[in-house]
Amino acid sequence: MLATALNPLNEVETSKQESPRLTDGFHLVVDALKLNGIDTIYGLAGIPITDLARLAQTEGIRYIGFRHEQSAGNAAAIAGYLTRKPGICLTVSAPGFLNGLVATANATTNGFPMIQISGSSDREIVDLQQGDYEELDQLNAAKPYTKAAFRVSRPEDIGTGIARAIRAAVSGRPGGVYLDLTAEVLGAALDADTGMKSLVHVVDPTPRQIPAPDSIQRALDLLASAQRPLIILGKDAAYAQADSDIRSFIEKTGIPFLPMSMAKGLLPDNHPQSAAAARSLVLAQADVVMLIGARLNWLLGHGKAPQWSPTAKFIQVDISPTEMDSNRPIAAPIVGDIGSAVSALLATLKSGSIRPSAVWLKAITDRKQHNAESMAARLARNPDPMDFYSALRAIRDVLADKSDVYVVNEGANTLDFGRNVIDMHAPRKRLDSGTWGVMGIGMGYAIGAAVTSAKPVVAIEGDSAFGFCGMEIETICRYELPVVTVVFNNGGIYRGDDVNHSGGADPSPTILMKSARYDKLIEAFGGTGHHVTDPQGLTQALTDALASGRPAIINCVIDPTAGTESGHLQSLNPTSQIGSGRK
Ligand code: ADP
Ligand code: TZD
Ligand code: MG
Repeated sequence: MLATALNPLNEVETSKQESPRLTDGFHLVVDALKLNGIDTIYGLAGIPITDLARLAQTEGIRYIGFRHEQSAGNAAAIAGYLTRKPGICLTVSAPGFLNGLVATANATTNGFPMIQISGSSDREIVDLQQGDYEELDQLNAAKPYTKAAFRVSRPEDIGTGIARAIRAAVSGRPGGVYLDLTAEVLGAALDADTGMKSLVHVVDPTPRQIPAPDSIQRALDLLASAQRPLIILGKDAAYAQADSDIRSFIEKTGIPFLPMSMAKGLLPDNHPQSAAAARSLVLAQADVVMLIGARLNWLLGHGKAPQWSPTAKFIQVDISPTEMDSNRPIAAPIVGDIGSAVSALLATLKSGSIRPSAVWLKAITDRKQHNAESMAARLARNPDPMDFYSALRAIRDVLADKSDVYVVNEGANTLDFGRNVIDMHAPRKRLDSGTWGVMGIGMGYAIGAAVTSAKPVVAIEGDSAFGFCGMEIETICRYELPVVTVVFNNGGIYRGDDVNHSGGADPSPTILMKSARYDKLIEAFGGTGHHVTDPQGLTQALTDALASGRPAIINCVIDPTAGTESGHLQSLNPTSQIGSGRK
């Protein structure tokens, strides 16, 4: 039931207003969110949004309160990705707003639909820079980092503001949207009928965008001409929730596919057509490449040599027309939503018209087998202390028959090895640092996944990565979420053995405390801590933690010398040519 506008006589209203025929900004925001099916807010309370959070909860919206706005924003963003509804992050003015804005910017970069709603201070004082409490020109600060930014300055515009924010977040390429609500608007009273009439129910917020039939035919013709075709599935192939059509197109054409990290599991990683274990071979040798919901950004070497063949031709399925030709010319653009595009491809496909060459398929199979053998050998070792492989092997084996478990993953080596070792068997279950390679998403994503699904989450975190968001374990315990956090404790950023070349007593810039007992942290909040030093211990701890369905942290001791600087991104890490003291 809507808070007041549709029920002006409700209890909250009558106790606070002199006239039962009045509503106010707080109520209208809650009414507008509920009218549009928003059922959860991730936030951090304070002036001027405390009463908004409280009222939302009173009115049946689930409110999840965080310890830092960045994690609230990350939770909202991933909730948006998982549900295709905008995730809502609620922040206070100025510093709280800025803390949350990093997550909103990350959502924009990754294409996750979210709305950061922030209270803001008095316009008159902010604009004259007269020094208000938490003074900041938030609307203009948000603009460069968001897909869209709006401010509501009159209570009767709240409905429109929320409608525009919802449309901006989920239509086309999704993204982070900012909605500024001044303290004045929140507190302003309005006639309840006028308020009710001002609300907007957003009809068809994510309209299908059906691609032109000739673009479908052009792409199929190009695929038919290919000897060595390849399909790359990006995270938005998973977001589109067109799982069975995508699978059917891949299986009917027999084209090998490569999942980007968050698309892992859209088709199971052990699918015979997966070329993941032959990645460098297929990138270098494919002659026609079809991108579905993936960008040719740094994660794909911009589509250029030496990773790619200079003569390869590209097909790109993307909702954003301006993505085409961004890094390499796109011979066959398909502009539309993935669901509509793949169903049109299937409907137009003539049986037997696309045939990857037998030589190509054999080359991939051979390379996969060769790489799988060397991976198996690396995974079989049992060094003491554990390295990334032996620890991840234990996690992989525990998760092998648990396809409902979400895997959150961040760090450098912890991320890069984790992506390669942990197979995914179901779509949208792997959530990681994404397009920005950002640290600190772990606990927010874990909370967002657990809240939206009520399913277990295993967060595999570098010890540095965990530090960015670690206080949210209190949030996890407070809401009793089934999140198990495994901290890969190698005593540092990348490695735990770097030295201070000045000879001084301070640790090197990349060093963290090797003896840290991250497991003890969660005990302060009633969760369960495990300290493990070998794969058997890790297997047991993870099995027990998942069986309990309760919050846990596993402090997983990893050899400080096992990682490499920058993980797999060494080529992006500039180093001093004349010596910086690095080994
Ligand atoms: P990855 O990091 O997995 O490679 P990216 O985030 O780089 O994925 O790319 C995802 C692409 O998918 C973006 O270019 C975005 O415009 C596009 N996209 C988002 N939603 C849809 C959709 N529903 N249909 C088609 N394309 C989409
Ligand atoms: N700050 C933010 C917000 N994002 C970043 N990516 C970084 C800093 C730089 N950075 C990386 O790119 S990875 C990383 C940092 C600090 C942490 C790596 O250490 P880790 O993982 O302990 O998390 P490994 O397993 O030790 O490599
Ligand atoms: Mg580390």
